[in-house]
Amino acid sequence: MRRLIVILVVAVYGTAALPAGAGTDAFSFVQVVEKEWTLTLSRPSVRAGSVSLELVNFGMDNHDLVVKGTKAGAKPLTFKQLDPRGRTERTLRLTPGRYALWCSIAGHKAKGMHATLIVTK
Ligand SMILES: [Cu+2]
Repeated sequence: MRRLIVILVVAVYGTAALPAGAGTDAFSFVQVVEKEWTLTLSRPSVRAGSVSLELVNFGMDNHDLVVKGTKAGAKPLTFKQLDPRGRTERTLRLTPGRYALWCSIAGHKAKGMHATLIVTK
């Protein structure tokens, strides 16, 4: 009986310890680092809703970024080209699904500048 009470207490505190605002509209952040020839995400997935995306160019060439859902008919979001050491940040409203990210400057995607971001419910 004592063991059961301990388990119950842990279960209750475990639930209470969930962060506030853990709903579907919670704010999320992802940093995208670009350089020759990689595109690295600070986390592989974010929650749906308002997603703050910071793009940083740690390379020696200019780079841009396209974000596009993999569902049919998804519209691409394009970040303008950044100079070396440039950075920009935008808040996107993302629905659940898979998103392809890549640099659209000729040849850069083929050299490895692409990644996938998962947006969860
Ligand atoms: Cu590029």
